[in-house]
Amino acid sequence: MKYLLVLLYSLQGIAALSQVEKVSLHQQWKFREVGKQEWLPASVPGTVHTDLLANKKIEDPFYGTNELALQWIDTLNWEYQSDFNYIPQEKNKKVYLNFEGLDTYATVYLNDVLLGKTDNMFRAWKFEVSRQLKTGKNTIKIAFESATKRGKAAAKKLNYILPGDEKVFTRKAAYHYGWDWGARFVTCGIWKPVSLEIEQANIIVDHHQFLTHTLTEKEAKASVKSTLHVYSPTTLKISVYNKTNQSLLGSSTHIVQRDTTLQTSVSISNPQLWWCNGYGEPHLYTLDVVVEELPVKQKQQQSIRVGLRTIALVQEEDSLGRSFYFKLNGKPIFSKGANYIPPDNFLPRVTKEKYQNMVERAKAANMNMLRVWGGGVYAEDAFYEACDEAGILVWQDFMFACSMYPGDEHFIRNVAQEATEQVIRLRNHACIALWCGNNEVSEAWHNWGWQKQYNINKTDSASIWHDYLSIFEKVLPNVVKEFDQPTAYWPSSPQHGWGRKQSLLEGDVHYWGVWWGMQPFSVYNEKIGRFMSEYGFQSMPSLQAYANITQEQDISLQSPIVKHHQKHPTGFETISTYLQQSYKTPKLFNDYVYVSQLLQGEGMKIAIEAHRRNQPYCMGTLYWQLNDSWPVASWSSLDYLDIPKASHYAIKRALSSCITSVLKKENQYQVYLITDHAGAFTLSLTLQKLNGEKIWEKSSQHKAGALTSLLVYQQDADQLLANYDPTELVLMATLTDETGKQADKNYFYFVEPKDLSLQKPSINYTIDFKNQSITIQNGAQHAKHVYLSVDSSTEFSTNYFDLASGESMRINFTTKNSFSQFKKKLQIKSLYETYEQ
Ligand code: BMA
Repeated sequence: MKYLLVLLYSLQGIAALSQVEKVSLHQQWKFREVGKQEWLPASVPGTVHTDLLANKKIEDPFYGTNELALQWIDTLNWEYQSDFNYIPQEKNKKVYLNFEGLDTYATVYLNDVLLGKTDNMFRAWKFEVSRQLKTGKNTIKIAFESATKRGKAAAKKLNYILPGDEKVFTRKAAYHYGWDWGARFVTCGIWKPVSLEIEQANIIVDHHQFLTHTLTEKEAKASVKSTLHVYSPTTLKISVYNKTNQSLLGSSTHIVQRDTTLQTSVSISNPQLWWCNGYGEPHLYTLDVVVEELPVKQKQQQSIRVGLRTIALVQEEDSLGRSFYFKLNGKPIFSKGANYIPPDNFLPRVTKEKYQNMVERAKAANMNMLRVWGGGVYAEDAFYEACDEAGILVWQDFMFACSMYPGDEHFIRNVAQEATEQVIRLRNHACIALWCGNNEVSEAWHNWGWQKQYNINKTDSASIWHDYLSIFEKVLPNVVKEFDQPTAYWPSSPQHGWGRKQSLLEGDVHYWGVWWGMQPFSVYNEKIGRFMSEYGFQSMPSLQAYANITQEQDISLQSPIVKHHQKHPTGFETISTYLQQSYKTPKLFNDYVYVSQLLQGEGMKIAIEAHRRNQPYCMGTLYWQLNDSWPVASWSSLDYLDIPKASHYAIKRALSSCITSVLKKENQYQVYLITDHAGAFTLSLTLQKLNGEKIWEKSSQHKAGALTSLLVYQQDADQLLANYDPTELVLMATLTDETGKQADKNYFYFVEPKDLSLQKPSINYTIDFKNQSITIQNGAQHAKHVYLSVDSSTEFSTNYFDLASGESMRINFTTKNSFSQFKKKLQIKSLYETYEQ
């Protein structure tokens, strides 16, 4: 631990700027099963599963069907231990052992003295250890109790069953217990950083809150609220500087007696606002907040990164129900995006780069909002930082999903503390748009038949609902009100179940008539609510994802491993049923993966276009789900390896700023122009045969206001199709903006893909490796869903695209291959080739 001592001393050298010395305690950890002799090296932050894996005690939990064989891990208790050195300094006031996260039931000892017991993965645990610390060597020991056992024991104490099983008693990520896209690994461990925090000043800053009050072009009025621990009465000055140019933005002086919260007004002239993606730049300011005791004894500085913006959830009664949309800096926003789940079962191994990459991908796919879903975890700082930078608004659920929860005093206090800590941690992020109580708890209670299924009588039902109300209508909104006053709170997503009429008239809706209800994709055109916060359709992950979990020769739809990596009870059957309605069922597994992804893309295209076509009635579309937590067939558009599925490209197109949408309504074909921003557009429509024979072409000019959907063309089906064979036709709608740039190209077919009279396309290409681009040239026959693949290191700027007869397209790519490798590995196929097999 020499390293640690050096760190301790060197940190003390800069005490003038910091009131707390933080010494990471991530070295020299070991772990073992409680009761066993042998210690093994451990990683902190980490989990017991990844530690067992690193020590070769278990196989890769994601490989094959290993998940099944690893369920013993959570039935046992585990302990972790580490030694560190400590040399007391005279100026040290209080010393804390700070765990940013312990998963979950931990008993913590320092030098064999019990410091405390923890029971919430979502809280930080800080133990004062000033008296327990010894000079020289100290030993931390943490015993983790089986969360499943604890949960089951708690369940037994109730005289009714709470839907959601043992997990509802434990404040731990619900998806650890398995989900309809997730493996079950009820892991444990020191999952977040741990450090020694040494307070050396009279004033300790607990946190700063940044608040934007008013915004004009000339000035932003804001304030910084500083919550301080005060050891002894003093006078202090708080100054707020713009870090970039060191200009003073505001200051305040106070006489303080005890712990307090102080407000400093801040004024920023000619402010640059924070905008979400597509609406402007997400400008961020770094503010230096300096707290000094007067006359200057100690000076401490902390930086906070903030955006100047106001955000409001607007719900106004109208003739049809009640609106539901966000206003950013006073401007209405159409929310476009996805639901986000934890990107791994074992979160400590997720890198900062991975969070950034995922958020950048969301931005590149024209999204402006992600919903952090309530069955996972409150995400890492890196995720929110990336959202701040990318202009991605965050709909933040509290971590409750699809279950009912206990309402005893201890549980409620635990939840209140968790919520307080998380709201304080996240509220300064410009991206935070909404706090939402839970995912589908209210919907489930009212619509999923739990009372009957679990045989819950009237009295118990009343008591369960009473507990629901205390958490989601009292505790959580009160925390948001107290600690993040301007941000809206929404008790449950969705407000009403999708089977209810009201769900389309007010609030947000999870529309699962497609997939769960087995309705056809065309129903997306009818079932449109005010804000579509969930809807989705599954597909298979990339072939690379499969290659990582099984031997190549074993990959097939019948493979027990492929089946194991599908968690929805009827997932493959549902995909297959929909697939047969639209596509010819391919024989080869590779083709099946490809077509399943096309199918998902088609569904998302129909849904997103329908939601945007119906603005401003509908003002949000967040599909289920952006990403995966392991290699699995699921609703995601990015698989576990972050490889975009076909749907990801379809979604990117459908979410772009201005698009066209073609709809068959009764006996008419209609073309809509949909735009986020006001502008003048040229629409070109071409009806032609798949062999390139043009039937007609027309173009028209249109002006559209912001957030509009305009009907720009309609024609009777009989007239449009005349005597042509619809299986041979494609209608192409091209939108050009004022600058002459092509804003969108949409291909509409009059029959399902399986019924199209596709002929073998002849596709040529030229590679410009130096400029990392490839130009695809199509021959006479229409090519549907042209798919380029090389390997997992190669990504194309667009993929799975249609090319009309004679059409060409230039596509950029990134790759780790040399030119010759790239050329050798490049494969191009289209839907037609899957017909032949
Ligand atoms: C939703 C989500 C998840 C689930 C998904 C797919 O409603 O909230 O609970 O994984 O449906 O079934």
